[in-house]
Amino acid sequence: MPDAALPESLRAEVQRLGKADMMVGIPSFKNAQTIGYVVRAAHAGLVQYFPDLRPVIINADAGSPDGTQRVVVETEPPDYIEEILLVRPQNTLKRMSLTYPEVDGVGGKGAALRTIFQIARALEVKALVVVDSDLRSIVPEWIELLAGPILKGGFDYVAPLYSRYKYDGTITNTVTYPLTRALYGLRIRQPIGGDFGVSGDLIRHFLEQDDWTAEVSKFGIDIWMTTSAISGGFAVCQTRLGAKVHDPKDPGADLGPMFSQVVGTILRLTRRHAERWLDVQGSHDVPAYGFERVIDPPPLKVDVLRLLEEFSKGRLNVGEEWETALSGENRGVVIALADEAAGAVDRALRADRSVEAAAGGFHFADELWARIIYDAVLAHHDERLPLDRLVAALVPLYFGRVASLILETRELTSDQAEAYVERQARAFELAKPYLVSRWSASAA
Ligand SMILES: Nc1nc2c(ncn2[C@@H]2O[C@H](COP(=O)(O)OP(=O)(O)OP(=O)(O)O)[C@@H](O)[C@H]2O)c(=O)[nH]1
Ligand SMILES: [Mg+2]
Repeated sequence: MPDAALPESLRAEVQRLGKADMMVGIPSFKNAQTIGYVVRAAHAGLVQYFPDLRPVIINADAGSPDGTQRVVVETEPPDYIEEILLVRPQNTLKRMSLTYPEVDGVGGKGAALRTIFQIARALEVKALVVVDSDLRSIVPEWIELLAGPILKGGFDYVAPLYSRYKYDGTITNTVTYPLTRALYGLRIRQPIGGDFGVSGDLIRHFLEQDDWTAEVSKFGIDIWMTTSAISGGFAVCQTRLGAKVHDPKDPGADLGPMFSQVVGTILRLTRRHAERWLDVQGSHDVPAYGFERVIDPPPLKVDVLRLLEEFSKGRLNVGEEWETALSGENRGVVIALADEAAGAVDRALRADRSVEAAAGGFHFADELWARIIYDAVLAHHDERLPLDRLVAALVPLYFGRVASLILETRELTSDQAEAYVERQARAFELAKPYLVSRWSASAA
């Protein structure tokens, strides 16, 4: 377990800040283009909604070469915000940008958040709000929406609720939302949203967990926090933030490593917290705070051909792992689907047809996907494969599932696409006995 105390190199600087009631933490890596706006929005939110509290903003950066930290320090000073908002807060805002230390030799978003938690604990804050540094749609009110449930409502963990374009958030939509919901029974729609609120008690709990891995130091951090909050019995709620607009990512090109870190973490935690989920049946809503929103985020382009191609390549690259991890029946269907994907790619390239036309009937069924994820949970439980190989074998399957999601929702409105995600989440709940019976049989 890495030491949870504040690193020596930061102690003096943090001591100079004294104590604070409320903190906004911003992890960053090469976000010079967008972080200035995020800092000003966070600052304005603190001034406008919490003028009586002692506020602080901490940026934990990876040592970005693009001047991210300079932007944070040099963005408009506190009195600029006070002048434009006509508010005179009781306490001056303090702001600090630092390069966070790696945890056991690993850097990443999670390592940045760990430093943010350590500073929040040292400052004895009542509420911590964390926001991503590539956000375009953050407004000052987000600070109130993320901290309000903690300071006014007694909640410990506030997850975001936002509308995202139907092709954005594919790891959330295909795995973390349906799996968290089916396992732990809580309908937390954005369990890895990136923008959230944490109480002082929960920060201490996070730092006391003897459970920090290389994945948690990277993008595994968000699902780790959500799962740790649930399994620790903390009060969880959601907050309505409107639309999430941020730097776009194409799943096939950008999201493979992130998928591995997130899904590796959620699978690992199924063993750690088995007693918290084995008896859970069905699911229920999680309270939501904040006024309704009706904004649609801008569309995002996804390369479906590449997704189908990567899925079909799984037969060769990770066929052996599929053999070990998937049940015979699921494996048969997966291979047939991967053949179909390969055929569609071929037709699209050779006959110069659109991928939509070439892949017309391609359909990766909800129930199949749910059982594949459960097969992975079971394979990890039985230690049939090392976790990294297991997760690597899931990446092409995720690409296949996302290709299907995109092909099937391309004519749908946002609401209809949301219904698709809900239907899939119900499929995970319905298939849960498949998981529990096998898990228990093998535990016995
Ligand atoms: N400190 C630090 N921050 C990072 C690193 N990688 C990413 N981040 C920050 O983590 C946040 C989220 O990263 P993104 O790349 O936007 O992730 P995303 O795909 O938008 O993730 P979702 O919001 O869950 O869809 C941003 O504020 C990044 O600057 C890193 O290596 N170190
Ligand atoms: Mg982002």
